[in-house]
Amino acid sequence: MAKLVQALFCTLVVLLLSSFTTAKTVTYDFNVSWVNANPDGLAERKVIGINGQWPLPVIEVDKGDRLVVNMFNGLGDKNTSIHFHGMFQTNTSNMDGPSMVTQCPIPPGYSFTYNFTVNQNGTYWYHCHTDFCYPDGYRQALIVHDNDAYFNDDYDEEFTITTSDWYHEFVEDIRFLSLYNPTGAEPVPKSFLFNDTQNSSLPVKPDTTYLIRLINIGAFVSQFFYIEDHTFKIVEIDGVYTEPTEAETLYIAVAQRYSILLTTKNSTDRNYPIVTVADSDLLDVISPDLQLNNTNWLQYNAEAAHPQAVMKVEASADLVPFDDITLVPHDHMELLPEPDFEINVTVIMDNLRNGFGYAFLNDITFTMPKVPTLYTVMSSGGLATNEAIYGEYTHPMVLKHNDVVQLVLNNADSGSHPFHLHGHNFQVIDRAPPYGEHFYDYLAGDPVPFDPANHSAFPTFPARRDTFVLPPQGYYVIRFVADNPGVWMFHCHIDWHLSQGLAMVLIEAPLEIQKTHHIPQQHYDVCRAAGVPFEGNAAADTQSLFDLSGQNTQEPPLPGGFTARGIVALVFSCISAFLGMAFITVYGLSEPKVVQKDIDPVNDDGDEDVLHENVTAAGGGGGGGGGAPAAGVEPKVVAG
Ligand SMILES: *[C@@H]1O[C@H](CO)[C@@H](O)[C@H](O)[C@H]1NC(C)=O
Ligand SMILES: *[C@@H]1O[C@H](CO)[C@@H](O)[C@H](O)[C@H]1NC(C)=O
Ligand SMILES: *[C@@H]1O[C@H](CO)[C@@H](O)[C@H](O)[C@H]1NC(C)=O
Ligand SMILES: *[C@@H]1O[C@H](CO)[C@@H](O)[C@H](O)[C@H]1NC(C)=O
Ligand SMILES: *[C@@H]1O[C@H](CO)[C@@H](O)[C@H](O)[C@H]1NC(C)=O
Ligand SMILES: *[C@@H]1O[C@H](CO)[C@@H](O)[C@H](O)[C@H]1NC(C)=O
Ligand SMILES: *[C@@H]1O[C@H](CO)[C@@H](O)[C@H](O)[C@H]1NC(C)=O
Ligand SMILES: *[C@@H]1O[C@H](CO)[C@@H](O)[C@H](O)[C@H]1NC(C)=O
Ligand SMILES: *[C@@H]1O[C@H](CO)[C@@H](O)[C@H](O)[C@H]1NC(C)=O
Ligand SMILES: *[C@@H]1O[C@H](CO)[C@@H](O)[C@H](O)[C@H]1NC(C)=O
Ligand SMILES: *[C@@H]1O[C@H](CO)[C@@H](O)[C@H](O)[C@H]1NC(C)=O
Ligand SMILES: [Cu+2]
Repeated sequence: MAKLVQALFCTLVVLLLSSFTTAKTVTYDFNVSWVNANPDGLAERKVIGINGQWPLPVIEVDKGDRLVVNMFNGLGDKNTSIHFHGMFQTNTSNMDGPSMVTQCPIPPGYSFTYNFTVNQNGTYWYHCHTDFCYPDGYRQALIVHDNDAYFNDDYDEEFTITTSDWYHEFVEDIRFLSLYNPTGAEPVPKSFLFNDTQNSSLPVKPDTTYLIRLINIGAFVSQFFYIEDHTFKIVEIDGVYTEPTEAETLYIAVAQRYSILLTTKNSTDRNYPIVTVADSDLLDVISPDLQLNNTNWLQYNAEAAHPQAVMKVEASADLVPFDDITLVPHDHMELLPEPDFEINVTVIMDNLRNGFGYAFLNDITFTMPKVPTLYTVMSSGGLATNEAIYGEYTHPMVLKHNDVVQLVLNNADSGSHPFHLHGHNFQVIDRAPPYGEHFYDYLAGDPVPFDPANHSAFPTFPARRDTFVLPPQGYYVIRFVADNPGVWMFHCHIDWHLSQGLAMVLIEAPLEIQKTHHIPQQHYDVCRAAGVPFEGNAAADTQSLFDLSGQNTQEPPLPGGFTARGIVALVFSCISAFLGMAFITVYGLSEPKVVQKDIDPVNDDGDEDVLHENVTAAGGGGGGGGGAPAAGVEPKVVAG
């Protein structure tokens, strides 16, 4: 009898223990629909909400959990999808989210279940990855808690804070890819948000250490970040724990994350500005009422003053941020060996025959295939290892399982580009120019490509992350192991540049993908609903996979001798030749303005875009004012 009691007791203890240690399933039901919000206090607009709320719910899981997101597209007028940024999606690249790469766009009225395990830790985010829709508000933090993080005993409380650029127009009302913007000048945001609001206070206790997770969920603009009279320690970048490293000022490009440990002061007599400064170097035209630097507060004392930041520099270009390439991963993963496979690509901005400004990696501007690339893998048998079937304009690269891959990214453009690799983080082994005062010198001369015969010594323990900034006219070199079979995009995370085609697709170990991936029937049903074929090559040919006739192609090149300036002239002459004065009167102030460097595509003169139909919101409804945390979206948690 005693034995039995003992056995029962032991079973109970084991059950109890396992309920603390085994992974659970965390389920979110997301009904995506339009809601109204006014996060900068300047303009109420329709934004993409979830379950009637905006800001969107933060997804939180523990390391090892299964995450299930049942997404219903209640937008009425827009296709959509979700990308879980930074998630490795091992054996589940079909849950990665980019439309026409790993899934079909989800049409209004349809559901899609994302279902994958999270075997990683740290700070991530989720965002729409269909038709460039995340600037309309469809983006939020995704936090993976880790009981084993090496810094767990070093802090008392944690916060998550997002920063973001903010537009008042719908994405499709911003005429970006158009004849009216031949130089590809990016739309200038109307404001910048701090955790989807502004002028906010973070109440803190004295002599307390906080883990602060910072995420730039913006679509375009990098942000400098510092807290007046405080330093902090960086402990994580993009889900990779780093050796604790002291820093004062961060440069957070869109899609990048930092976790920092901040110890508060002992005295509570004043409050300190938390300063975010938008990198104005990225902006072509800065209207005088655009607030580039925002003050929020580390609030020690609600009664004390909340002073505006005293800017320590004249211009954002004078801020020298912490250089992330110097961070050492806490796991001390060594420099990967010489590569088995090399990819060399160069970023180029140029115009094609329709006059639009496109972005290229070498000579290819990413153009959607007719069949999502993953589904081509799944339906092509042994031919899946042949690059040709994926089409010319998706810029496909087939990687062999477990190869060490080196990717050299040169920049022939004068803009900086935060490039993101899906499905991996990567070692950053070289980058030029260095941060600091010489950063912008490179703009004065010609672009400097990576020279394998003359480079700085590679670090012993290179920094790893999933999004890294390619500096103007410089380069970076990364390495990773192709140990995660799947179809992964490599692209600039400035959403405007992605829409210009600044992307390529890596098809990693295609025969392994066929063995490890199971595509749920629902995913194919979504294709049927969207009218998108899900078998065959990039041209949807299921019979002869090497026959690409009918594939989507990029525009043909401009006739020789044309330049962006030429296009501006052409636009003017076309307007006057074919359309006459009446047309110009209708377009009024929205006709192209020739400025020294570029063209202002979204001038502030308030006129409407007459060219496009005003594809604004249907349905939706109220709720979700700026800053109000989303309620009613508690996840369901099931053990097992
Ligand atoms: C989603 O929300 C919309 C608008 O709020 C509502 O009409 C619809 O019934 C909801 N659908 C589901 C599946 O919850
Ligand atoms: C924050 O304050 C600035 C003025 O300092 C104001 O322009 C802006 O609208 C405020 N933002 C919000 C969300 O209230
Ligand atoms: C959704 O995607 C399909 C396939 O690309 C397209 O035909 C359809 O027009 C899109 N729907 C909307 C509302 O954009
Ligand atoms: C992925 O699939 C392979 C092969 O079936 C298996 O060995 C591996 O454990 C799987 N990995 C994960 C994280 O599910
Ligand atoms: C999620 O995937 C797991 C493993 O394939 C499966 O057992 C489970 O039923 C799925 N859950 C949902 C909600 O689809
Ligand atoms: C997750 O955390 C554990 C313990 O802190 C660490 O050993 C592991 O490398 C981390 N995993 C990843 C993918 O970073
Ligand atoms: C705050 O006070 C504690 C104990 O009095 C001391 O150990 C600590 O160093 C002080 N911190 C600062 C930042 O002065
Ligand atoms: C922003 O910076 C400018 C100059 O750099 C300064 O004049 C202005 O007061 C600052 N505004 C805030 C809110 O910090
Ligand atoms: C990449 O460029 C280097 C020189 O910069 C060259 O040695 C190498 O062969 C190139 N690799 C490929 C695949 O083009
Ligand atoms: C090697 O690179 C350095 C720094 O980028 C440059 O100054 C030098 O001229 C290069 N040397 C050769 C031989 O190309
Ligand atoms: C930031 O916003 C999210 C979502 O509304 C919220 O959960 C979080 O607590 C906010 N962070 C702070 C520091 O208030
Ligand atoms: Cu991404």
